[in-house]
Amino acid sequence: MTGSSITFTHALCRAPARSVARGLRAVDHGAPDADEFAREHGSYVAALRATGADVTVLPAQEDFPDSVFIEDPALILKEVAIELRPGAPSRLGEAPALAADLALYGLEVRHLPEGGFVDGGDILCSDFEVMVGLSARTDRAGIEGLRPIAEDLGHHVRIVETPPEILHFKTECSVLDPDTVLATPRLAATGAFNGYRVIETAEGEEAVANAIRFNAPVFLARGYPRTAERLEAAGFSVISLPVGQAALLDGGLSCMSLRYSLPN
Ligand code: CIR
Repeated sequence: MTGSSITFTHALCRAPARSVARGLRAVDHGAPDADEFAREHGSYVAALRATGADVTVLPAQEDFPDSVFIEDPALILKEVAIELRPGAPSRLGEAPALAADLALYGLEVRHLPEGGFVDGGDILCSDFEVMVGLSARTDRAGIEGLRPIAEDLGHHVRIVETPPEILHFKTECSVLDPDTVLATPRLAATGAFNGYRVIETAEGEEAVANAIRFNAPVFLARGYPRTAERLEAAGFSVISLPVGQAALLDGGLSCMSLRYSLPN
């Protein structure tokens, strides 16, 4: 099945900095190990490349411990990159630095107007709409700043709620195909996915919801076998990847790439 929300010619990643050990986390389960993070990141990049996509890894930014989570400071719709404004003060500077790189990679760059905040982790793009979750990082002013830019590019924007205990809307959901999302039961219960087919994560496996469908495979965090079985039973091809270091910083699979398509 093809669809603009699941098929991609390109991805941009950013190498984890040594400073990743100081990245933000809601609960401290220990600092990530920079070498192990780099190994896991290497497997992630290799897995994206194995789908046939052109994957660029930008250099690490030591000044920004969370900059490996490249999804948060920008959104790419069609061939246009939108510089967002991350809601965490320590991450604000990631956006202009990334915008400069995005221009170098052939993308037109537009900018979120002043006055609001949006993290890319709160944005779920299906083939039909752009869902943006209100969260501790993304506010209404930010979404209203994003709306005209997305609409100008032909995308309908829908505001959804992120339950307060969840960092980002997409922490607990992913698009699996143009009609189907993977979501935790608590996020599905908000009604955000009414009209979509929802596959729920297995009990105790909520942390696997931040997955990515990237071309043929669905990439899942390793260690969540019952949800993987559910997806396989529904006909998806599942590849599990180690992301334990990113998880120590509340990050997951979607956070570590910006996925997009360019015409050939
Ligand atoms: C943060 O708190 O911003 C990072 N430690 C984790 C960001 C995860 N990004 C994402 O879910 N898109």
